[in-house]
Amino acid sequence: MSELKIYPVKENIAANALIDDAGYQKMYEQSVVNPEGFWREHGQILDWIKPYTKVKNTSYDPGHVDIKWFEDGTLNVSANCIDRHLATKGDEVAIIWEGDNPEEDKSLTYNELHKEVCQFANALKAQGVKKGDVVCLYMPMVPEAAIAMLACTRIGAVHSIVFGGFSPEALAGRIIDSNSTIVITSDEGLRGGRAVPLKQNVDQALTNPDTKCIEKVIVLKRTGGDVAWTEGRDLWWHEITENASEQCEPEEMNAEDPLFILYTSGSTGQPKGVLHTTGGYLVYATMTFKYVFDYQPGDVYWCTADVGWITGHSYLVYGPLANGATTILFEGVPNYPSTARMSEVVDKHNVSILYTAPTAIRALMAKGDEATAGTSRNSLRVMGSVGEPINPEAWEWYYRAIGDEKCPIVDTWWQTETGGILITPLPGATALKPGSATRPFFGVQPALVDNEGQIIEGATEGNLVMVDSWPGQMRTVYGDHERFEQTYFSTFKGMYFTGDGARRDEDGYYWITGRVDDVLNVSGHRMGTAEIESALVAHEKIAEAAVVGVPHEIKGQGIYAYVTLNAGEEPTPELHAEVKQWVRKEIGPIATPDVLHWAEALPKTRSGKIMRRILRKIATGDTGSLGDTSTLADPSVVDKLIEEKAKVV
Ligand code: 6R9
Repeated sequence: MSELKIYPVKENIAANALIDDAGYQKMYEQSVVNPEGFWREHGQILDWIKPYTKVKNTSYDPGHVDIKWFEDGTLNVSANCIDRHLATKGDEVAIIWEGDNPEEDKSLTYNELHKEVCQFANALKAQGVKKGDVVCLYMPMVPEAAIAMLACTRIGAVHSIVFGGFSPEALAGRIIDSNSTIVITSDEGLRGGRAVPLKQNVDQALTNPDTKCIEKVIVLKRTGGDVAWTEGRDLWWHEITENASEQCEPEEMNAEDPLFILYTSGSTGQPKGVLHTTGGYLVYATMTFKYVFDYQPGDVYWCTADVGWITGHSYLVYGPLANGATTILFEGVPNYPSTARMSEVVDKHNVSILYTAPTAIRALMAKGDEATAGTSRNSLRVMGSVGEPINPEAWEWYYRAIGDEKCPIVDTWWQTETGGILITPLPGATALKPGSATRPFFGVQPALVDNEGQIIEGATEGNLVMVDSWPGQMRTVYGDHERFEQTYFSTFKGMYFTGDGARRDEDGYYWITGRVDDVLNVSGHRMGTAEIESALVAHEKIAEAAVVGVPHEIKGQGIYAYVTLNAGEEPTPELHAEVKQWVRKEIGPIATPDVLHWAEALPKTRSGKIMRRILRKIATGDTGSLGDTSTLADPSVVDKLIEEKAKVV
């Protein structure tokens, strides 16, 4: 293991930051001693139409999990992200769009954003979209993605964004589960020089007879590529907005009205619709954005996440815009057309805050100096990381090569479910240890518990839970509150279970060790092993499948799939390619197995449970310590698997 380094807060940074260590200690203390008073005060970070009188009303009690914040207040999200800035910052840039092609970019001021959002909101209304309706977005990374999100919030519609890399089948599943009435998409997307057939995927998704809930498909012209057209259903974005009014009164929403649904993977079953509501979510996204990135007027902020993930919701759109910041929306990928693209974009737009993911950092690190060639990155002040544990080597490289040892790195731990960042350094307050997400944000009360659910104190390792609620917490699984309770509150009664394991050191710093459940994290994308397994067994030649994660140098984790074929089927190279293609089609390219292991049989207990512990060890070649295999129905399966492993390509 590399020597443990500590990077104290630099004096010049602490002096100019919003908050220093003493400030953090004081505010944190207040936030946990008196959460009610703390959030009563800090809820004021937003403009409320009707001020709240109630602040916190939350229960983690088994059978009665109920989470409400600011429940009698009313507000509108788009008014907080746009209208309230117009008087002072109308002509300042809200969104800088950087195209996939480095020659394409544009910016939108807050005034322009206001106009576009109002027009599109009116267009949605004209199509019959009402408060509470669910609108599905399947969009590329263009300003219209943010415009569509904000337009939904303006009229009280609930958006459900599906990442543009998901397959038609995955899209259909999410449309059906959320009962969406409209899909907003574009002719094609553009990433890394390649067109993505978004409209064609929507057409295919809508051939599923259960998607009848969809009444209209709104299509943005992005590339001008050919698309099929269904008269009466399909509408061009530019046609329905061209004569729409530039004024649209924001709908008065209750703090607990639904804001959006976002699907995420868990350890069992199909992805869950995580539901976030209006007031608490926005208070939390706004406040965390401000303090975690030490946002100050004049900053140019760039988050490289796609709007299809929670990071794209909270820290590309809502958090930055609610703070009146300038946020960059990037259509492309960090290494196209040149390896130094990310650094070039930083220089081009004078980015002062950069928020990206370990998988991107590792991919660039592998290219060494090429990743920064010809750039200065002098404008950078704060850098962030999110999505998976960042290994100390990647942290050090990010710090040195990208940040020139000048910028604190905020390693932010959080989840789709948490709405915003829960464990993180603050740039002016926290001494950094590479690989540690460090300390809880205000109002966040993490704890470690053993497998029996007993809280364990001091420097130790265990399951990471939260003992009390924070405003950005998800409220329910859309349409299935029982699943919400079951998934997050039943493992350790009376606590929110994150699904992650963590270590806490003698300074009280948290080190996230990764998922302790059957959830994989591949390039920062969450996937349930169960999801990939069910896609595999849906193939006509496959009898059984088991998926485990294996360490992967760039992606963090790779997907290792054990596949048992039906009797009479032969494992050929053609079938190998076909099965990989099949998973891409069923879920999307991000779920493609890295390794297929043709297994004659899987190791099972006498009650028929697959022993994943053994499969994980065989996949990583750690066969010296397989542990007790005597409970297996047929222990000889193990030797067979080890033998087969030698033939795996
Ligand atoms: C925001 C986001 C959540 C899971 C989470 C954990 C992992 C995220 C991390 C991290 C270590 C960090 N994770 N950030 N692990 N250090 N800084 O990524 O949400 O897609 O729901 O994933 O990602 O395992 O439980 P989501």
